[in-house]
Amino acid sequence: MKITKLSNAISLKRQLEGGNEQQLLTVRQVLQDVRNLGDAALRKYSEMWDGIQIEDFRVSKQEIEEAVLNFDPQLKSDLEEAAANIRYYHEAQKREGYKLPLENGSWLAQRIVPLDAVGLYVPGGLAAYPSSVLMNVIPAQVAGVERIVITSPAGKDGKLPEAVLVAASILGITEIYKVGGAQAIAALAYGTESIAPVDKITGPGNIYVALAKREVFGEVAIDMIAGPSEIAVLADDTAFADEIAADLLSQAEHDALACAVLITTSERLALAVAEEVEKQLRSLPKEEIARKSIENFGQIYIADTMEQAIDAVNSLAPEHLEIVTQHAEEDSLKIRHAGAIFIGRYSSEPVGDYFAGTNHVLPTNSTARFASGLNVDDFIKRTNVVYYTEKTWEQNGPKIARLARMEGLEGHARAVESRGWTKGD
Ligand code: HSO
Ligand code: ZN
Repeated sequence: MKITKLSNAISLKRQLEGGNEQQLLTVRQVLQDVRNLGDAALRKYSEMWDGIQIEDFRVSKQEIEEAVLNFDPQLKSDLEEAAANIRYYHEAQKREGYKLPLENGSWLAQRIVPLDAVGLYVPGGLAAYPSSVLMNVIPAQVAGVERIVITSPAGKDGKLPEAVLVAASILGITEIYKVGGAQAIAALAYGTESIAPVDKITGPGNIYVALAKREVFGEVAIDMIAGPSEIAVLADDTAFADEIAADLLSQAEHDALACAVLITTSERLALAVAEEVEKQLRSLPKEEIARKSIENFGQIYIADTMEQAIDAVNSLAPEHLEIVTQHAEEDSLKIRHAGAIFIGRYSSEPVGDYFAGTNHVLPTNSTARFASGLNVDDFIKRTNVVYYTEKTWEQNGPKIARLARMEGLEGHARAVESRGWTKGD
């Protein structure tokens, strides 16, 4: 891993693939076809791109039950415990709304209303993470979303991964469709004969899925467009090099474009981590991907002081930040920009990926400067409510009419005045 002395501001921003013109045209064609032809277009594209013929897109009850029966009971129980932890953490995010009494019996309120229907896209193949099913579905359930749908491309055997079906089943989700790619996003956005449309689409996907989500945005809501995983570790001389190296590799193994960075005040640790990363890479099953990631974006920075190191972390705004320092909790209070923070040596990042209960869908590519991880608020709307009594209207109507006329909007002024007093004046 490259070791650099920290001097200037540093950045995690990578030039990520935004899709080329050809890919965008393809996606637009797919969206239009699904909009016009419905299920027939879904069948056509499933055959064309996934090489599978699908009669019925809906996963049957029997398929879900079979997956659960075949599944390792220990793993199922681990998933269940993770789900309970995620629910516990997200329950605390629930909002009540509020009602503010005004004078004369009037009031203002904000009502919280869950979305009616959301769709979770689960990528196919190796990236079909059951843990991500839990992370997307549970906040929606806690928010009170009534209809939660999952779509995912079927494998060559015409089936969805067992683990995905089991995760869905643990959460009581039964509306699952075997559709992937841009066509799945189109189906969720516009609806087809067999898939009713949703109001919001969440979940990661390949470049076609990402482009399709961007295209349908406005018609439906979407979550963030998440990029490859990132980890930054802030450590001092109290940290153990083998542990830090393992944590850096945990995210590097996700993607050749993933990013792993260590910022430390200890030169000893910097050298030891570089050595450890190389050593551990050699025995990692995903060595090839992780090595590329480390070569592309891996960095170790040596800072003169903890303050300088913390400033650097804030300018990175990483998706995940581990703090392994003598005063880790205290140091964490100085962090303003990070998707999620992991404090102390026992809070290794995968603890959050799977189990602690915090969400693992987090802002990447420095967007933690302004964005938050997926949470219950992503699945609700806030509705403003006004109730004015005659008395309040009487006291304030003239002010409102004056403000309206100031903007040249006579119709607004008249609407307020039409209630009676000074009519025509
Ligand atoms: N670290 C990934 C999430 C994940 N890790 C899923 C394992 N499975 C994105 O932040
Ligand atoms: Zn991960």
